[in-house]
Amino acid sequence: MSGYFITLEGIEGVGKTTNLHYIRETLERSGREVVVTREPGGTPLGEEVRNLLLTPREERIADMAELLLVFAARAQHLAAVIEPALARGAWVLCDRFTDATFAYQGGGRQLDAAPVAALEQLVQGARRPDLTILLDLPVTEGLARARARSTPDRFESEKVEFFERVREAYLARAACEPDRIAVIDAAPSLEQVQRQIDRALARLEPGHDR
Ligand code: Z5A
Repeated sequence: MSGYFITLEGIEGVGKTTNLHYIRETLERSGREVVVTREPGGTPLGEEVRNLLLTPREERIADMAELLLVFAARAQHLAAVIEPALARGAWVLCDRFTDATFAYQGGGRQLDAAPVAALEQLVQGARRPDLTILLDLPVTEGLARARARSTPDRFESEKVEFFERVREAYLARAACEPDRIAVIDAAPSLEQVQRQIDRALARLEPGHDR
């Protein structure tokens, strides 16, 4: 039986990485094989693309080039990691996936949704996450958390308005796909956030009415 594909999304600093470890432990305790991975990245080629995308540079990367780089890394990731893991019954837990492309390249960079959707179809076919956990936080709080932790990368150097558009795009997708995308209030304590995550994960239990 194929495993489940779970993705974590949100603007910077919302706690994706922190909660990814929590979800992994929760799933492993119930005896599942869990593959934890991330985008952009997850393969040697994908990690090189991640470096290209995140390292601040003098040359401006054209928005369409950025979009194609994200999907090139994703094609490799699907072929080498995600699809084989799901096929052998493992659960895949991925830090960001295509909702991030709709949010960052679509919302943030203001690219039309049509080429993003066309590439999604081309690269993924019918593959979509079974559950997406969208950690939501006001932009200023997310950026404050992220900036307290490390120096800004190429995305984190963007202005607040960029992240406002990213957040809006995420929330708009969640409103359109409430069965797949669970919006989690990431503002309270980690413990309270994780109780909400438990409820979202319960959606994947057999017999749960989505
Ligand atoms: N990108 C794109 O443009 N298009 C795409 O298609 C894809 C990606 C897939 C890299 O992502 C960049 O790639 C990303 C978009 C772009 N933009 N940026 N930047 P990334 O996921 O690797 O980078 P990130 O979003 O910057 O992740 P992050 O900074 O590591 O944030 P996080 O994982 O969400 O947060 P965290 O490290 O778990 O937590 C941040 C801090 O807050 C940390 O000190 C925690 O201890 C603290 N924290 C967490 N939860 C709480 C609570 N509840 N209370 C208090 N403090 C907390």
